[in-house]
Amino acid sequence: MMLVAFLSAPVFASEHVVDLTDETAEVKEVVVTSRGRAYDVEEIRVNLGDTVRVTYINGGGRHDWVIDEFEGARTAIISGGSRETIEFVADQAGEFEFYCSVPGHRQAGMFGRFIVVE
Ligand SMILES: [Cu+2]
Repeated sequence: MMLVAFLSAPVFASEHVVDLTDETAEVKEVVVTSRGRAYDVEEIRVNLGDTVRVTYINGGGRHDWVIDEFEGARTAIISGGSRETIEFVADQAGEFEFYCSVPGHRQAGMFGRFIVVE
């Protein structure tokens, strides 16, 4: 019973916020790693209009990294030990969710916030 409760609760490797809103680089870069069914980044913050480059490093299992609301904000489902880099434009402001689209993983806690500041 306790084991089931533990496994089904969202578990983040850290309460890690990546705030890129003060960065002046032309492309805002962030690396997200997963361990089990959790990303090590809980929140990413960028500015409206930013080009965002995400490198997703899969620490094990089959996972992806997806935001539904932005074109191109989706990796393939990759296997453990591999990585993929994607790039997209944060062309709408607000709070969104990045998540793993493998069935059951988002519900198991494999998600985080993606915040676009106007
Ligand atoms: Cu997953």
